[in-house]
Amino acid sequence: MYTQGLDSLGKECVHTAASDTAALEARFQSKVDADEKIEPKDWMPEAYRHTLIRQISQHAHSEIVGMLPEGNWIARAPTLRRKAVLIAKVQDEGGHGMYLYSAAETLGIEREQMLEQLLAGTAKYSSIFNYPTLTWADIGAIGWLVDGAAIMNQIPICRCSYGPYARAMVRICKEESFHQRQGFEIMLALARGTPEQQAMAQDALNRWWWPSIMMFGPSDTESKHTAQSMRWKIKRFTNDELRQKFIDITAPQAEFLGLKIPDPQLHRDEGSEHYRFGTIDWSEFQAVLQGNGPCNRERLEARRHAHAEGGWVREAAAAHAEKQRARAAQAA
Ligand code: FAQ
Repeated sequence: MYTQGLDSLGKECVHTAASDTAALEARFQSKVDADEKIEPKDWMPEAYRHTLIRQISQHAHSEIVGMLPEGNWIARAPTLRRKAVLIAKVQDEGGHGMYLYSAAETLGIEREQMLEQLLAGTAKYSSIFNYPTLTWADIGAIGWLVDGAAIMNQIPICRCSYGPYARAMVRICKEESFHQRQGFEIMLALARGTPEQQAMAQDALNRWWWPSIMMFGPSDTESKHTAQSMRWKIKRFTNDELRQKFIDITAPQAEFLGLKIPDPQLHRDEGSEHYRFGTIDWSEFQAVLQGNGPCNRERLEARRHAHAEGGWVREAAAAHAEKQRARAAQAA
């Protein structure tokens, strides 16, 4: 499946005059319109390549930085079973980052370059991971809300126009859906627990609700990339459409848990079947994007420290690869 369509435009492109970019673009767009996948060796507009590198690398960084808030609770999970599940989940997120860095590499960027951008603080990652995990209920809220929002955003990416990204998302979404359920199950246990546990669950919902709905990005009127990304079928729905779908699904779940979403204006609009919600504080979102969220500095510091500590592993892996290469050359 991976090689389907490889070179289908690439070879042709070699013989096509550079001045004929418009024809190549038209051919590229008709392929996208026909829901055919674009593969790494196919001709693609530079802006398409650039948009994908931007989005996939930001997505990969989000998975890697996203390990930190939950990692904070591995040593403090309340039971052995909860600890084992949390370790597995955090490890899954690391794996998602690796698939995504690999998908981005097919576009001609090196993994080291992407990591440098993250560590230098010049690359974005999801705003949500700049909030602290203060209690065990936060681990439930992250699974339920953050993974829930991630799935809502990522299921459509399984159908995105770029083959390697679309295929990477299939497995990621299966794992995210399991993560969402484990988070909801933590919330359910707390919501059915003692008054103190119920209060802890409500407090976590109070703190994670608004940042979770900000994960979908700026409103459509402010989103600079959505229109073009929809034409290229990198995005299949707009930020506001996905946010609305998430709220429509999540509000009844909160009711089931007996928890109150911290939005006095939230109500079901009987006419449209959608939940209407209050105004999002976009100044908070912008502050987090500019590096001034509650944990931005802490998160980058943790990644820089981990990268420095892992230096010997990278050196050992490179030395091993070199040894293997030398042995193979000798045997040939
Ligand atoms: N945080 O024009 P748009 C997860 C930036 S993975 C930070 O709307 P676009 C798994 C945006 O990059 C979560 N920055 O942009 C997990 C752009 O900046 P630029 C990550 C944001 O790309 C769970 C600017 O604002 N998921 O949770 C955010 O069309 C639990 C203008 O915005 C993905 O990355 C934000 N929330 O739409 C892990 C999914 N929103 O580059 C651990 C793939 C927007 O111009 C534990 N990405 N920005 O400087 C996407 O679907 C899209 O990139 C959007 C943004 C929807 C995030």
